[in-house]
Amino acid sequence: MNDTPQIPELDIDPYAAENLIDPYAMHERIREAGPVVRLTPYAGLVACARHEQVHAVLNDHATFISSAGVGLTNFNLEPPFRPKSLILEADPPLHTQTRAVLSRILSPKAVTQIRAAFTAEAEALIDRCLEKSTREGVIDGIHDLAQPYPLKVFPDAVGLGNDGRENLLVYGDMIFNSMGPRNELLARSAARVGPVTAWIMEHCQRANLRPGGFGDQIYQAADAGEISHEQAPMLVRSFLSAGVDTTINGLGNALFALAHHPAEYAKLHADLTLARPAFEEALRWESTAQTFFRTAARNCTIAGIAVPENTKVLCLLGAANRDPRKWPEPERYDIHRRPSGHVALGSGIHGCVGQAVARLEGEVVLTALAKRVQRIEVMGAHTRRLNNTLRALDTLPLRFIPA
Ligand code: OVV
Repeated sequence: MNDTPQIPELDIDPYAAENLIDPYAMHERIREAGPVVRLTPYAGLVACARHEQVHAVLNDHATFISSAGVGLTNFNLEPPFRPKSLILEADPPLHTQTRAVLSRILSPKAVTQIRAAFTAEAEALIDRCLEKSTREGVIDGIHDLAQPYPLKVFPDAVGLGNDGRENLLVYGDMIFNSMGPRNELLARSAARVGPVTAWIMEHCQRANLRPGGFGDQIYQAADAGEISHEQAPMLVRSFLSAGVDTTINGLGNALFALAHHPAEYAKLHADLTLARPAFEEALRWESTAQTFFRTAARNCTIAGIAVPENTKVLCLLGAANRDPRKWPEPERYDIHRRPSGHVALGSGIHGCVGQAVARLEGEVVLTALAKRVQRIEVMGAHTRRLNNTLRALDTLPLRFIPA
């Protein structure tokens, strides 16, 4: 008698270049094999690709913990490559305290105070893109738009100076590569880690942060005794880790979606109130953060299948966001879909704390775009920047036809 369901095993490496370039065939294989599977190249982990299980794992933070790391590396067995994040790689009660501070600084109310500046910058940048597109016949959707926008508005809001901001790109690439295996991508990132980390940590210091900005507000919370003064620079580090590369690729992917779906773009152009839903649907359709891990804190089950203590659980967010069990016609980019329940920003207590700012950026950029640009033409093949966690474009040649 054996009433324990067997766990399927697949010979799939989610970090192989072909799967990073086009993950969707792999997602389908994993989803259809079962609610939880093993992957031959990575003994000791299980993977979930269906929406139901990904959502369940993310919403049971007591069983599926973050303090052993949210990448492939199990911090119970191997040391982290940098001191652990006090919010991302923490469980309650530490997580509860630090999250309260960041959550207030990035709240919807705080977002109303940055909206005007974020809107003005979006409009100015779209004007520059239109001008360049008209003059040169082609622009790069990534280097001319998706990258410069967050790199300007977010560090401005945090209160960083203007010099050296390109370090944020290198750092983001490294952090998100570090959540995967020790492959070639990580090795190339890690080669640059020393000077970039020093720059980042220096810019987490209060003296280098404009009074009143998001960074300084963390120190104000330390002054008020909500967190310690030792924790403050580490929480600024979270802003500098998670605040730029994520939104760059969220915007880049949204631009890609709209450029490749002219009928959807026409609807947006005709009705600017669709900017926010169009960005949200892009998050579902092409999830910026493709994967996060949890670690089983005890022997437990997922969908009735035994998962031993200390097992790494790979949550394929991008696969859950195209699970046909959850979404009708999941492959369709449909700006009239209201994709509530997507897990591109996570779910549960660790759900993206910066999501109000991320959505603001998406909304104001797509609004400014749709207001001024009648049509987007794809001017050639895009290229990808491969990363172990992020779905990232390197180039996206476009032409903007003015309204
Ligand atoms: C969501 C996220 C990604 C990367 C880094 C961090 C958070 C952090 O807290 O450092």
